[in-house]
Amino acid sequence: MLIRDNQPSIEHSIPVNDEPRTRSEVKIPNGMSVQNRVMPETASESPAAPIKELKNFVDGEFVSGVRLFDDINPADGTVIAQVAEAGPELVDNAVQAARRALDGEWGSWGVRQRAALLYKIAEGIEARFEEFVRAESADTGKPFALASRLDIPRAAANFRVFADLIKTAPLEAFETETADGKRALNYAVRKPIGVVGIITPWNLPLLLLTWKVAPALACGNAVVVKPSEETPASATLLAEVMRDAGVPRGVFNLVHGFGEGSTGEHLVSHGGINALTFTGESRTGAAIMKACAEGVKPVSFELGGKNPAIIFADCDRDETVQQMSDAIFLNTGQVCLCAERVYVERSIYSWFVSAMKERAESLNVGWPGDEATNLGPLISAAHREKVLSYFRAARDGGATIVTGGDVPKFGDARDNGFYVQPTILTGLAESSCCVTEEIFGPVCHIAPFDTEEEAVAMANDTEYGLAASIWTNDLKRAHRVARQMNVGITWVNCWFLRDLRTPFGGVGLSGVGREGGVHSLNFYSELNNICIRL
Ligand code: NAD
Ligand code: 6OD
Repeated sequence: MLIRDNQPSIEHSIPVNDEPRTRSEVKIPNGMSVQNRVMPETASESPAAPIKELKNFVDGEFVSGVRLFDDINPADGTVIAQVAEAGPELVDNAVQAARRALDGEWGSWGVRQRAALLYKIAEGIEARFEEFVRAESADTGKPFALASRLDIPRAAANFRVFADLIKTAPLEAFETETADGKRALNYAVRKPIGVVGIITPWNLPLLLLTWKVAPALACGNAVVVKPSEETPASATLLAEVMRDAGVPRGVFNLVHGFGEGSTGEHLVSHGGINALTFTGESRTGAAIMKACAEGVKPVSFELGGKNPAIIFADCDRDETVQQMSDAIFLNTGQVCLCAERVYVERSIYSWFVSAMKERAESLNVGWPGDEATNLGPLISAAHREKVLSYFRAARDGGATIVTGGDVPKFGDARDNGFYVQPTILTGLAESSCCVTEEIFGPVCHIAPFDTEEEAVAMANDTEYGLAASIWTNDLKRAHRVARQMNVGITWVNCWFLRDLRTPFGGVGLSGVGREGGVHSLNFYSELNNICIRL
């Protein structure tokens, strides 16, 4: 059943043609057509905005912090804003404001009223679409085209989907036969869990933040959100949208800052939060889990991945190469779902490696605002250093660098940015750090396999378990192999094709719990079972 409120909000498919939102279109390599209303005047113009202060948003007001830190544009290394770091006192104010909101007017709002507010927030994001695209691109360096077709539309869709879902969410009910021949009626009512702490990463900043804020508000909670220190801008714009949409004071609070020893740690260790939802690195998840153990707080974690793709000889070859290009390189490989381990049936291995090499070399690495750009920079100098360290480890380990493996030279301001070349490696042992550890860059290792069993064993030989993709035209094999993947999500002949009602999460180091659809509603609610003897 599709639940729709005349908005195409439930499914959000990345690798298909979207209806262009304006007449002007940009072609990007996988054939997707996207809107081009946010392009800068010149192709080489950096999307940097004038320096301004990005403030915290607490109890309905924008407020400064204990100090300022720089927000850097990864495309050219320039400082684009100063960010106000929230100290422990401000985090405490935010949690107290959230608590007051729950005890006040917001606590009495019904589902219809909350859903109406969520639709208004979605409209508010769309009304400022271009500003959001620019903010997201300036913070991350991602191409405007990508932010226009993925990040910002998905942020609006997140609010619509959870508004739709909360309006139609069923309650559980059981009629119980008692030992004395009588009956009882059990039914569960949904109540907000309380003040929810939300901590998010930098790779898909607004998409991932709203993926958690929307269901939390749909369920009637109040939130304190800490976006990544690398990407504070779109969250700050969202606070304006919240204010303008009429979100009551204290329901949405935003605190900026770093993780350990800073705002993130203050938030997770605050006794006033009732639940914590986090997206980021597995190591960080472990630290947050320890902090949350203290108050036995429920946690939901979406963590890292080292995702396999298995390509069988009977796949649709052109389609597979086209989609694998996204699966490896989208967002400069900085998507937790990206395929970093690619296993290819030996009979088509050489062909596939050459086809992917050609594909990688056809990608344009460049200014985010340039229509021709497919890949922007990595998020930061530190992250680039991490990715380059894996390129060095690959060389030291005897890998063949099929393409890439270096920093591109531009001869302009981009040389101050954090770019790397799209890179394909082959010839490494499965025990190599490049094959076992999450790199989070535009790079994959491709290895051959001879049998289905061998492919499944290699794919599952990891501590992670987020996503897998299988490429074959043999339906029985697709079902058989998909069931054997130790992951939260398996895609067959597609990648990152999302239906927001489905369970999303990972196993092992890739996460705890599931969000999406009713799974989100269950995490962000307390179910209170009422048993009435009849
Ligand atoms: P990160 O773990 O370094 O940071 C994520 C957030 O946690 C940031 O806001 C950061 O400030 C905060 N943080 C860091 N240490 C903290 C601490 N001790 N206490 C409280 N907060 C703390 O992750 P990142 O580098 O921003 O993002 C990249 C990682 O995120 C990759 O591993 C990627 O796979 C993962 N990721 C997973 C998913 C998913 O859905 N599974 C989605 C996106 C990204
Ligand atoms: O699509 C989503 O809902 C989601 N959480 C995607 C995560 C992508 C990781 O980078």
